[in-house]
Amino acid sequence: MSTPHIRRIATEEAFSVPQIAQALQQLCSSPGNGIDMMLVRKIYDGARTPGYQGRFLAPLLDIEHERLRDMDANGVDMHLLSLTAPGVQMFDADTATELASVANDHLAQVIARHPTRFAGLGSFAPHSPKRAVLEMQRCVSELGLNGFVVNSHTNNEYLDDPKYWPILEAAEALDRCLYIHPRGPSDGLAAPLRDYGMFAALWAYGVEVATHAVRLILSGVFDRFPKLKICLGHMGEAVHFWLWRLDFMNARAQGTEAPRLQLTPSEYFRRNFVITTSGQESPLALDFSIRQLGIDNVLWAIDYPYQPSAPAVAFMDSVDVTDAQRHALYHGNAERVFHIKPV
Ligand code: 1WB
Ligand code: MN
Repeated sequence: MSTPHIRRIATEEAFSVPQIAQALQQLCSSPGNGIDMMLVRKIYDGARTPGYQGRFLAPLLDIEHERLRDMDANGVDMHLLSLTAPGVQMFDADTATELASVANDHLAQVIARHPTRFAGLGSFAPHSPKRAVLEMQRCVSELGLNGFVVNSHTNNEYLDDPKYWPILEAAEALDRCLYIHPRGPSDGLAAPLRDYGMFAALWAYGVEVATHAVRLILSGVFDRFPKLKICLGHMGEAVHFWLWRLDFMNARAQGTEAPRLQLTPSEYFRRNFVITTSGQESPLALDFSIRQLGIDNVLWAIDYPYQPSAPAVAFMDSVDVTDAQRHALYHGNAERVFHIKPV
């Protein structure tokens, strides 16, 4: 007896557009040597890293051909697309603002052609918060996008900085989740994260985004924006492993370094965050996540094209959860959090 198909919505699936790939290619011919530049050179500058260019660049730029075949071959119904790291955040504010809207238009057109196969997260240029808010509004009211993506820090600044509050306020007001995806760590964090291949997905990415999330929690922005929803990939970047200690140490630091908060760090994490399983296919980590956060707060993702689809599907097909839990992980939570129409 064959089991009925469960809708599979993958929630951290990367794409790019030719204009941004070109701009990154140009950027990485300049001499900078930051962590993002190391990675951008590998992906976008084939001349410097022979053989590397096609590996990710082609599948990032292709949305409607090989990607759809890969989805079909693996029984993946939908990709929730997001502009790949570092998004527009390495460009100057004017260029970034322009390129974000190019990416969003492209995304909306792809979704219009394949409304059952693709949904998408809108991009914006954080370094120009006023224009970012206008673009966020356009993403929802004109383009019908499903949420937003930001690639962690911008010019070494994090979203708890009051200058970025209009962005958090807009995400809350528009009722759209903000996915904090990694990029190379900010300058102050970066030095010990450059060696041994640690510089990106192996370790540095998680340090960067976990730090961002803890800054948001401890700064008190969720008292100001109580309905703001943040999504973290890579099994929550391990932040929820730390909840007990965050609560304990935050209580101890009250009245000294730590701002007074209405809730405990763990209460904010459970109220204001969801996590996805992108590129982290450990049954034990998933089981812990469900128990620690509740089944409603965990979503499935592949991290295409950086991770292969088949093992991500095999992982979620085989983990020891109830039918109802598998439905929640595979599509129910994504439909709720990202406003995707149930079928
Ligand atoms: C990798 C993963 C590289 C991601 C990336 O470059 C991004 C990698 C922008 O696996 O090497 C990602 O999005 O997880
Ligand atoms: Mn990713």
